[in-house]
Amino acid sequence: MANVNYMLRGTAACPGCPIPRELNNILEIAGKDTVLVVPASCSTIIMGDDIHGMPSVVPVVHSPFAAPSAIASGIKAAMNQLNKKGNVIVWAGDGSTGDIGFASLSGAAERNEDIIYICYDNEAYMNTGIQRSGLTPRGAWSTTTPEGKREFKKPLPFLMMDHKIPYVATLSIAYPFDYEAKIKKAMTISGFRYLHILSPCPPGWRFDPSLTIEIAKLAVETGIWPLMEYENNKLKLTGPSILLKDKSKRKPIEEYLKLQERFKELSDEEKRLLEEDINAMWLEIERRMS
Ligand SMILES: Cc1ncc(C[n+]2csc(CCOP(=O)(O)OP(=O)(O)O)c2C)c(N)n1
Ligand code: SF4
Ligand SMILES: [Mg+2]
Repeated sequence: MANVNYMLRGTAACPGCPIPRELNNILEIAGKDTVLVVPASCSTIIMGDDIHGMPSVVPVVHSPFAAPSAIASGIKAAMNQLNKKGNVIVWAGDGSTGDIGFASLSGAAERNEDIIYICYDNEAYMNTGIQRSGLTPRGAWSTTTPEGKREFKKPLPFLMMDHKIPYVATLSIAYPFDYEAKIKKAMTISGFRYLHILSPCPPGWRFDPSLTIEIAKLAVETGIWPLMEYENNKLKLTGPSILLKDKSKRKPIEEYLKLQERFKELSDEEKRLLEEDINAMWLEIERRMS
């Protein structure tokens, strides 16, 4: 990727946090004619507070938790009215995307608003102290699931495909060529585009900050995070996930779980249920690809 720093140095992100890198790569491709809409989250702090200032070189609108898709739709309508070109990108966490902002997200997708929505999924409400979200995986520890979450991870990418929007993709910062190709593709399409990045969080997932990329890579290699692309009503796997359709080619899930203390207390039964969730997700992918 080009070596332009769209995110300036010295953000308030924790050591090992992938958010500044993920955002920088997106903004490098989107360019300076971009407005970011960021709802309440870790990114609100990273994108600027009284102490650290504003680290991004593009304008950022901080939005209420529930409203980023509605605000982005309004900004795009105003830009059209003023004949201004440029991208409007929502950058939101899993709590905002899958739970509290889902109504406005679904509405904007159904209206096929001409915006790009990117969910960085760190699988909990991290900014307020690691509370479980609808996208926390089964069995994971959080401060509100001290014995492990009992429910499955809400399948957001599939739910967005069911809105029949022009483009849906899943991404991982561990696969930069696949990552960059999907952002570039999203920029060439009009209408509502939904991108979903699995975004490992060292303090929330309880792993050493040096392991962020390793864990992002293992999520793909074990099949818990398939890289996919949905376009023109068709779903396909991308990058290493193409071969991982064959279950025997996936690494054992233990390799992913054992590096994260949030799964330390996982019982055999919870692990079995988690594996069932993963198998069901792959069956759903096959069904949608056929
Ligand atoms: C309506 C409303 N409810 C709760 C909050 C408090 N709050 C601020 S950030 C946050 C967590 C956001 O979680 P997520 O969207 O996953 O982003 P992350 O912090 O993980 O980056 C919460 C609960 C708020 N700002 N507004
Ligand atoms: S809590 Fe997690 S997501 Fe939030 S800034 Fe720290 S590493 Fe990043
Ligand atoms: Mg989160």
